[in-house]
Amino acid sequence: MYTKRLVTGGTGMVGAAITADLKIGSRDCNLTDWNAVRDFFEAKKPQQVIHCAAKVGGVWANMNQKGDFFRENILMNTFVLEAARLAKVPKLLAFLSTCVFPDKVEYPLTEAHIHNGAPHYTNDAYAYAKRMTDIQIRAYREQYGLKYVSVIPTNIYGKNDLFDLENGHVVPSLIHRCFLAREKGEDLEVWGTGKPLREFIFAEDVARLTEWAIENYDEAEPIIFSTSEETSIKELAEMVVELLGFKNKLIWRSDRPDGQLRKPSSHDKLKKYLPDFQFTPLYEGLKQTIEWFEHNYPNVRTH
Ligand code: GFB
Repeated sequence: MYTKRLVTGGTGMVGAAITADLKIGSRDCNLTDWNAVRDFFEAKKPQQVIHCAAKVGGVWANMNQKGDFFRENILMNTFVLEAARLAKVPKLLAFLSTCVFPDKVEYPLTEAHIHNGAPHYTNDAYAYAKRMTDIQIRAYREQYGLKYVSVIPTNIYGKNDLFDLENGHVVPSLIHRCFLAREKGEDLEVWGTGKPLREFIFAEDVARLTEWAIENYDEAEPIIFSTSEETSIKELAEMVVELLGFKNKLIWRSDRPDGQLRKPSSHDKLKKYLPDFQFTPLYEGLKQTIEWFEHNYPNVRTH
């Protein structure tokens, strides 16, 4: 059966890796403008919507632009889901984020934990906006019987990422900064203590899992996309340094935040559905990302 699949955030890292009939970026439709979103959905009438569009950034951007993160995300998510409902879109998948989980909670994090306490203060505005997407999906499922679902990926990295030195996530920022330090023969600045742990997942793995989920997943509760393997920021920095052939020193900047110490998540639910799914190992995914970055530089997104 032919399915008309629309991806919002189609020029972003995950959106670019998903197969679709129609991909839109911020230039095609301003998702914070209700009339534009409603008219766009009315005109295109997609059969499936994968909603990746979001205002995203790393720990520094999340701390310093809380108003923008809250407003833009809550508007986009509310409008996209409502426009999809009015346009009678039968299936929609929305992205939550690993930051939706409470700060003080039992580990590992599971899908049942989301609302059991306040998120970490560094990204609470973004986290609450994303949590409301979970509420909206549950409400629309209950009242309108819609097959709308959400997924929670852990820290995504890969090709087509935002390589912003200040506001990006740790992987793209570090790759870009290490590349520049190597070119200039300088030392490499890395933020925080290096002790925090993160679960990194390759964007192309997230894309494959998303393509599976839009066809097959239909629970009110979200599903976590996670390797369930923790890596410290120090280990990550060492891999980036090795892959870029960087020879100088690492300088740890204590004036920059560590963020949450760790957020280990369970992929038990995912493994029940897809027991044989093979995740790309971090070193391999970083290698591909760095090759892509060096090949495309300076034509990469940096802000
Ligand atoms: O990617 P990141 O900002 O995501 O990683 P979070 C932050 C960790 O990497 C902190 C260290 O421990 C930082 O101290 N780090 C080291 C750096 N060097 C750098 C650098 O150059 N840039 C950055 N950004 N970090 C975000 C949330 O948190 O993760 C969002 O704020 C979202 O809401 C996203 O959920 C997935 O995991 O800390």
